[in-house]
Amino acid sequence: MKTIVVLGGGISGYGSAILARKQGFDVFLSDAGRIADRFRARLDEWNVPYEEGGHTMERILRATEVVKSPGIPESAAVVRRVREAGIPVISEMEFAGRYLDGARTICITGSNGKTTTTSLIYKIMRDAGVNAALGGNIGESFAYSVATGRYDWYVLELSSFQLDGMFGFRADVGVLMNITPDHLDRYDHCFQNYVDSKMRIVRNQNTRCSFVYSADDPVIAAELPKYDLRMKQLPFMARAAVASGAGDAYLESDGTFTASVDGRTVEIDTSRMRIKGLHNAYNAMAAALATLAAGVEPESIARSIYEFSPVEHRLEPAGERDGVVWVNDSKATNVDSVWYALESMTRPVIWIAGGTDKGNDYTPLKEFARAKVRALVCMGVDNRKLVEEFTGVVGQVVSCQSLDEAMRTAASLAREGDTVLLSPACASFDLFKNYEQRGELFKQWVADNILSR
Ligand code: UMA
Ligand code: ADP
Repeated sequence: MKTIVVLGGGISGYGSAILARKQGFDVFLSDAGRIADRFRARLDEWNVPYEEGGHTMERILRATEVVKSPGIPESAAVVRRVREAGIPVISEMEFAGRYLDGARTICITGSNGKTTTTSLIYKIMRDAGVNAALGGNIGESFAYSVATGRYDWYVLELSSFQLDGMFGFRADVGVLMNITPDHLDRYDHCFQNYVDSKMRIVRNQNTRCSFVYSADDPVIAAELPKYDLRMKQLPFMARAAVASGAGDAYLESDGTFTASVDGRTVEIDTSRMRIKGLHNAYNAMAAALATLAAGVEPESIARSIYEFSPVEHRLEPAGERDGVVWVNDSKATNVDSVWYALESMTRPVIWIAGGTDKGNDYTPLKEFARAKVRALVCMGVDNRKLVEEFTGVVGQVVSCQSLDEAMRTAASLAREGDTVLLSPACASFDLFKNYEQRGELFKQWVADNILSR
C-alpha cells in the first residue's frame, strides 16, 4: 500500500493527512513543533497517526510520497534527507488536485493582489449561485474541502511555495497578476528562480484552459515566449494594448474597462468600485476575465464587482475624524504593494512605514513620496535605512520605535484633508506577531484615540 507522509501539521498538513486517510492510504503526519489543538482534534477524529516536537526520520523515510507544507523550506534538514532518499515531494495542491472528481479550478498567483483577486472571484462565483469553495494560500485547506465537501469549482490562491510542489496539477483557469521581487530568501536570492516558480501556473494547461495575465508586466512579457502556450490567452492591461482573439480587458483613460471573452462582455466604471487605485482596476479586470472564462453571466459579474469591499488590511478604511482619513494597508509588506498604495492616494499623506526590511530597494517609491507624502513616520526597531532613504525626499521624517509612538506622531502631524496611511513595505516581525496583528492594533488605536474622542 502507498504510504503518504505529511510534513507539517498546520492548515496545509492536517487537510492533506485527512484526505490521504479518506483515500485509504497508509498515512503519517510529522511536525517539528506543536500541532494546534483544533488540528489535533481533527486528526484524532480521522484516526491519523502523527508526531509532534520532532521528525522521526526512520518513519518518514518509509514514505512512497511526501506532502510538504509550504512553510517548510527546501533547506530544512528533513526535506534534504527525504530528497537524498529519492522520495518524491509534492504540495497539498498537487495531492488534492488528484481527487477533484470533475470539479474545476480557478488558480490565482502573483506577487501582489492574490488575496484581493481570489476573494473577488470567489464572491462573483458564489453570488452567481455557483457551488464553489475557497482554498490555498488564503487560510483555508483545499485538501480538507476536497476530503469533506463536494464542489463544482475551487477558487485557489497559490503562493510560489505551493506552485513549487505542483507537477501534474492543471489550472482550468490560471490567473497571473504580476511578478515583482519577494520571498527571495527562499529562492537562493535569485529572482529568476522565483519567476520560474510563478510561471508554473501555466504548467499542463491545454486548449480547454484559460490563462489570464497582466500584459503590462515586463517580467511576464519576457517569460511568455519561453513557453508553449496552447490555452486561451486572456491578457489585461492599462498601458499596452495586446490584441487577443479570445478576449482581453483594457482600462481606458476615463477609468472604465471592458473585459471580453468569446464575445461576452463586462463593462465597469472603476470610479464606482469600492476598491480604489490602479492595482484594484487590474484585480477587477483579472477577476472579470477569469469568471467570464468560467461561464458566469456578465451582469452578475458587474454587480458583484461593484459590491466588493476591500479585504481586511488591504487599503482598508479605518475611520475619518476632523477631515483626516486613516487607512490600514498593513498587508503591504513589499515595495511594489506600497507603490500602488501611494499611486491610489488623492490627498496629502502622512505615511507610516517600516519594520523588518527584506533587502528593499526604495527607489521606485521616491517619485510618489516626493509628490504626495508630507511626512514619513518610521515604525520599527531599526529605522536607519528608511530615514536615510527618505530624508530630503519628503518634508519630514520621524523615527518611532513603537506603534503607540508612531500613531501619536502621525496624529499630531495630520491636518484636515490628509490621509494617514499605514503601508509598511516591510515585514512586521520586529514589533508584531504578523501583519494581521499590526493592522488590528492600528485600527484599535484609531478607534480608541481618534474616533471615540
Ligand atoms: N514545520 C515542521 N518542520 C519544519 C518547519 C515547520 O514540521 O522544518 C511545521 C511547523 O511546526 C508548523 C507547520 O509546519 O506546525 C506549519 O506549516 P506552514 O508554515 O506551511 O503553515 P500552514 O499553517 O500549513 O499554512 C500554509 C501556508 N503558510 C505558508 O506558506 C507560510 C498558508 O499561507 C496557507 O494558507 C496554508 O498552508 C494552506 O494552504 C499563509 C502564508 O503566510 C497565508 N503564506 C505566505 C504569504 O502569503 O506570504 C506564502
Ligand atoms: P497578496 O495576497 O498577493 O499578498 P493582497 O491582495 O493581499 O495580495 O494585497 C497585498 C498588498 O498589495 C496590499 O497592500 C494591497 O493593497 C496591494 N495590492 C493589491 N493588489 C495589487 C496589485 N494588483 N498590484 C500591486 N499591489 C497590489
